[in-house]
Amino acid sequence: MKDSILITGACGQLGSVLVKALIDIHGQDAIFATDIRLNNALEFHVDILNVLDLEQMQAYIEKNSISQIYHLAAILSANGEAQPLNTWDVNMTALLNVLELGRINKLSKIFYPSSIAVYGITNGQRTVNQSDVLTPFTAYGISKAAGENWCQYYFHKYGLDVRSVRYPGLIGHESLPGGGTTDYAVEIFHKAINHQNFDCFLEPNTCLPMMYIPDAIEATLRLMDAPSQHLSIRTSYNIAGMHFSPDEVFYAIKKYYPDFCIEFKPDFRQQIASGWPSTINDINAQLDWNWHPSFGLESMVEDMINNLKKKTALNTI
Ligand code: AKB
Repeated sequence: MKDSILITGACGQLGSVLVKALIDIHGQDAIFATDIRLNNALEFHVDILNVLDLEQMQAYIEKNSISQIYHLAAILSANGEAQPLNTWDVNMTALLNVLELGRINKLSKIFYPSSIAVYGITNGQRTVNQSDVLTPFTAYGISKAAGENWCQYYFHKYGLDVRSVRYPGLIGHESLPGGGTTDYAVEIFHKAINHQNFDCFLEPNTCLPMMYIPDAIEATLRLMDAPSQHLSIRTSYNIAGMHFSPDEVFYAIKKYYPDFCIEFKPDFRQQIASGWPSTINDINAQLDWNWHPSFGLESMVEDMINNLKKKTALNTI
């Protein structure tokens, strides 16, 4: 039977690109993009759906014969610190709703994005391995670490095929991030393209794991396509793309914009970033589903600038 795929958080940074990739693969009719609010700039149809409302979700799943869910809706690390208990509440209620609906409706697959934010403080600014101890220290990271374990619980207890990756900071030209600690790495490009100076909220040498969105989409689709018996990790897979500091991405961009200037004005997000790893060991993803990224810093910067320039010329950003 043909899959019908529900995406929550479809208007977000990743969702708005992933929906298009899923439409390309499965066709428009198979994709049900949903979010809590609409974004009129998107090229696809979005239904309003509140992931915190179990009954509304159940009705939507029944009406559209949903067979898979990509559950992207969440409050991210920086925004999450303004109201930590609300962040826990929203992120956990939404995930547990999705898992319960997956169990009750016998959905065939669920995708859950986790994050490098599950690591923390003791892992700060070094390479982390898949099975390192998780000591998250943001409300977002705590919710993601707990969420990963719930995914594994539903897999072992109910046989629900939940799959997950720990995304690094995501960078893309098609969408803007919202409320993350790694958001600077997208904003810096928009400033350079518009010939404006950039105020960076992290210190120059804070190195973080990052990934270009085409790689993030490829990783997501590859994991979701892998035979279930190949998957040895049912919490969440580490996946690596590239890693860089604000200084490094600044100098990479400056090659294209020699007049580009940066000023460092670290704020509360510095503390979050300092407790996160600088690089990721993703050997399990490589072995289990043949993961390898295509983009490094130089190729990502070139592609970002070319695409943003095209959009500026068309006046679409
Ligand atoms: C954030 O900065 O909160 C996210 C993430 C790394 O999960 N981009």
